[in-house]
Amino acid sequence: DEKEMAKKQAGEASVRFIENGMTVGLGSGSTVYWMIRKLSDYIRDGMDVAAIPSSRQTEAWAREFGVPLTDFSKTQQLDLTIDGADEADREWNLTKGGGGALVREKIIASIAEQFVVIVDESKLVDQLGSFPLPVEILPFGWQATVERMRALGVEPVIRQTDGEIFVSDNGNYIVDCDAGLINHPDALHNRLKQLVGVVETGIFSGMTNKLIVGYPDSAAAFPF
Ligand code: DER
Repeated sequence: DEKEMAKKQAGEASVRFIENGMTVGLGSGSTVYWMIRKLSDYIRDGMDVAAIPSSRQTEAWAREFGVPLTDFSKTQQLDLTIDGADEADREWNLTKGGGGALVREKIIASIAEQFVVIVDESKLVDQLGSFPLPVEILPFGWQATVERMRALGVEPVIRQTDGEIFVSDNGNYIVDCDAGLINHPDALHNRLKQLVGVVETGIFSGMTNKLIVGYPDSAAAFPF
């Protein structure tokens, strides 16, 4: 379908920013899937890269498609991280975490020289907040943490899969928060992050260096 074609276009276009010898961070999600598949073509043609995955799912794709893996014992900085997003506003602030990997995604984005975000055009919004904001919280006392978040004016809903509470790769829970339209993403992130029990928020504010927007039969990279 057109959305998947657009994700494929964005994912494949992002590989042009990966150069021989780079250490790259691999994000998570279905747009990243297409990037990994395209990257594996370059590797088969001799490109030398090493990657740190941001989730067990991404690690499985990397192994499936032959992308060499490395880890933080070998490197603590990355040339480039490529990842998707659930929303991107006009300043390229992002809502992430739809796939539940936001903590590791933010870690690999934060240690990268360049953070490249790949989205289909449906992710572009004037202001963040249409997509419920994912926030990773500790399981211990999570009900009290939810109350503390409510006091800030957001409405958290514990994420469940098949009626069971979802558990992240880090062994934590995720709440999806209705925060209304988020006019100042950085301010909301800071307020939430200070609460005891909150591990990390899905607000990626001021981190994006390049945005690649996919359309069904093309992709555009900004800044040019
Ligand atoms: O969970 C995440 O942050 C993912 O990157 C997500 O936001 C993008 O998922 P998609 O590429 O499957 O739309």
